[in-house]
Amino acid sequence: MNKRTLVIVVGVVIVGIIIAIIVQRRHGQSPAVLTTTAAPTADPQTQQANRIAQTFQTALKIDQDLDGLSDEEEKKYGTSPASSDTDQDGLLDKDEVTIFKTDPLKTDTYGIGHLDGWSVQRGIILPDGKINQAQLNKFKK
Ligand SMILES: [Ca+2]
Ligand SMILES: [Ca+2]
Repeated sequence: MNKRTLVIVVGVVIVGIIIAIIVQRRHGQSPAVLTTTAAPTADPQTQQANRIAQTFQTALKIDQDLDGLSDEEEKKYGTSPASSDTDQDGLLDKDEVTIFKTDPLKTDTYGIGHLDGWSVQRGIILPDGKINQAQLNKFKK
């Protein structure tokens, strides 16, 4: 199971739990409770719906682009929370910062002359930002 699938599954589970809580509360409340707790500006169901909408908005903002970096982490790295590959070099933002130690804002971190994604695919850039010099020499022009 890849990370995107896992994020989607977790999201579906969270939505299911929220729906179960809503259904349980609606069936558990008596009409007297509904009338005595009503706020002057909005009825309890509207307030509940607003709270649920806020919860969904918060949940959706955790990792908008599903690249594995939370929106807060994206702020820290200066990457776009709306783009999984901010610099469009073929590597996901998270893979750049956690695996290959490449700059998620530079398309050619080590000045190889190719996109970082191209270099990773050919085994030139290795995990932890190591360079395979033999591979690099193979592809030199
Ligand atoms: Ca993200
Ligand atoms: Ca990238």
